[in-house]
Amino acid sequence: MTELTQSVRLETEGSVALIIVDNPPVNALSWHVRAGLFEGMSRAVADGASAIVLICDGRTFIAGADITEFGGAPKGPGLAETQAAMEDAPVPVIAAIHGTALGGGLEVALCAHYRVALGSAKFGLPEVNLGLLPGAGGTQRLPRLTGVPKALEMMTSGRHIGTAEALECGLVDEVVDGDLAALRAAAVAFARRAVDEGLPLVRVRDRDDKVLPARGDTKLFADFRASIAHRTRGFLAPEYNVRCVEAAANLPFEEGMQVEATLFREVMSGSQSSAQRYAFFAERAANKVPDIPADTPTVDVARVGVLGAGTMGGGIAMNFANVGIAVTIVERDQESLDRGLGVVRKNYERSASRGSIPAEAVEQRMALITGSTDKADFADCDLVIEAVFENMDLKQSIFRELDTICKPGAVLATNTSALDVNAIAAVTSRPESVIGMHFFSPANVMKLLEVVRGSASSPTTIATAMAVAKRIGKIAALVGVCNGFVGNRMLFMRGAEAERMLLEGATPAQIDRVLYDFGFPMGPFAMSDLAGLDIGWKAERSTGSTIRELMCESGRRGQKNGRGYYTYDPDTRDKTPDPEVEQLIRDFATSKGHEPREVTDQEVLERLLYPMINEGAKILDEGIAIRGSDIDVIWVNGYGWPLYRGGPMWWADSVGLAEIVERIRTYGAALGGRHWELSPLLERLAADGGQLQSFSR
Ligand code: 3H9
Repeated sequence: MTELTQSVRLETEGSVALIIVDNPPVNALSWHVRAGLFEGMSRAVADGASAIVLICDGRTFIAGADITEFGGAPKGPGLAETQAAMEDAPVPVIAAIHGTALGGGLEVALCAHYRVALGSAKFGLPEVNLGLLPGAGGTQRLPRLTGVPKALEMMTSGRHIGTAEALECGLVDEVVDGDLAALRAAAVAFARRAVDEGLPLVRVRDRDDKVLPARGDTKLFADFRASIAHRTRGFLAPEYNVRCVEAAANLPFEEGMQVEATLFREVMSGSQSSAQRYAFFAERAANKVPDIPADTPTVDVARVGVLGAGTMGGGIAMNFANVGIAVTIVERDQESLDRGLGVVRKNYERSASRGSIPAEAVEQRMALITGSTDKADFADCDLVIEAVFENMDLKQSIFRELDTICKPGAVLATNTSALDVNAIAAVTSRPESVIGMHFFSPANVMKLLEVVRGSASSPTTIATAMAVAKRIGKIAALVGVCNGFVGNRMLFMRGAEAERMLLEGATPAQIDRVLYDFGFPMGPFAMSDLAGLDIGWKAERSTGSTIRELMCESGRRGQKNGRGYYTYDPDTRDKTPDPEVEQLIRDFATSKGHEPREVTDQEVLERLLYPMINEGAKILDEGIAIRGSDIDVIWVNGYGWPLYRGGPMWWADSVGLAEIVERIRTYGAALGGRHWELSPLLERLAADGGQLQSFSR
């Protein structure tokens, strides 16, 4: 055995050389890995190896370039020399893959003559998720192996494919059952066979049989672009990936590589990729809580209770059933329970009919969900999540009851989106076991979970909520108690200013368009229409004192009755601005003494987003969010903030805090209102050249 660098060593089995990478946690291609791979190839060939196997220690094959090196000064050798050494080696080179072969890792494997993988392995080019494209020849080699349609789909979605799919599309040559030792043995056996049988040394770059069908086929690319247009709106990287695949189809390999290199440089130096790379690490940082060490004991969650089988409760229950955790769901009467469970079943059936889950999963998952009308059935649950409507008295009375029913040590969670978790915890005899778990609607789809730490929540309760979130595939951020927590508290500020601008002369359509063009999936008024204008509205208490009340009074309920801030086509649900609504707003504004004026798009944008930034800074100052990047994680994953703009804190830093402070002062002086009161932290950071994204108390 020879140590080549700190992370790469060379071993031999008879005449077969093994280059082994060991660079925890994910064997990323750090400079010393690149150096070791190159050295390993040179030595193995010089030593007269009959074949070479590239394999990794630890939990995975190479999971990509080392993202922490991006943006820094170049260090060590590039990857191209190693890739050339692999392709041009005079003896068979076999990549042995387990875990995930991603990005640069897969691009290295594509330079081997053959690929052998464990059945559990996954393959992908996820660079697009980092605002990038596979810049180490992946854009030119993958289509040559899998064909153009598959490569387009993989590269623009970043999806990881399993071995069955990889075998079918030609990405791997042999699949092995068992563990890493079995993979090693099989790869060495494959290498020996390749030598004995004189298998050809296949250089993927030389193949064009799989790309020929797409050569000159402009329609194929036009149709593909149209098919992803909606999903990728605003993002640069998907289009750049498509251009590279187009080059792979139409140009010789070397020319395609030139296209890849030019476009890679462009995306790598652009702001979108830097926002998306930031978001990657922000998500992982959010899962770490400074005063809760990673080894904090957690409650073993085998059965979860959900109170309420409405849209929220049903969606929450699905998250657990999806990962094999048993759920007891309780409703107050059989009819509501049946209705709720019916919706859950329909959701699963729809997923199965779309092919996103296997047909048999519908019954398997439904079998994990037990319905009941008796809260006493929560007695054996390890975690109970209350998902009834937002009313403090109701929630307190429920928690009093849960306190008497649930077993000692069970975690009691409330799904409140704004109420005081401490006041809810205080009615129990075990406030240390109470926590907020704020899911976002639809709860089975939305990635975000705000975990709300009460002042008495114990480390175990917090660690359990964070661990459970990870288990069900959520991105969790831990926040403190205040009205609306992080997400909704900032949203309230945006909403207040949006309403105000209506009075001054902006229209719902203008305000929504500005946010849509910024990259949000929809603006505040389209969102209100979707949620229903009458949430929390009661006819008998309505006094016509806000635009929303007036809308409800005139029978406008939003999308559900086809009339809200917009009118909706009953078949297509397409929305059209409604002159009647604009008149209603103007009349109301006049009655309040407002002269309509032109509000520019720039003003709309600043007045919607700057109060949010200001509030975000106050939230940080109060310690409600742990770090600036947690706020960004919340907004990107729960509120539709465009990923390629990092999040409100990242974006504010990119605009410049001094500029934002100046604008807040100007608007504050002209308009007044609590949300324009400048955050002292924001003021200080602006003066000191500090950043919101990296701020932490
Ligand atoms: C690329 O390859 C460009 C090339 O085309 C061109 C080159 C010229 N680098 O996610 P986890 C860290 S772009 C550095 O919690 P999991 C991560 O921060 C890259 N660090 O684990 C975390 O650190 P910590 C293309 C990385 O088991 C720890 O590893 N590749 C990298 O849930 C564990 O991560 C990708 O985009 C990295 N590449 O999931 C793959 N990856 O513990 C990105 C991870 O200190 N990675 N870390 O917080 C992933 O998708 C997941 O990490 C993976 C494991 C599926 C591998």
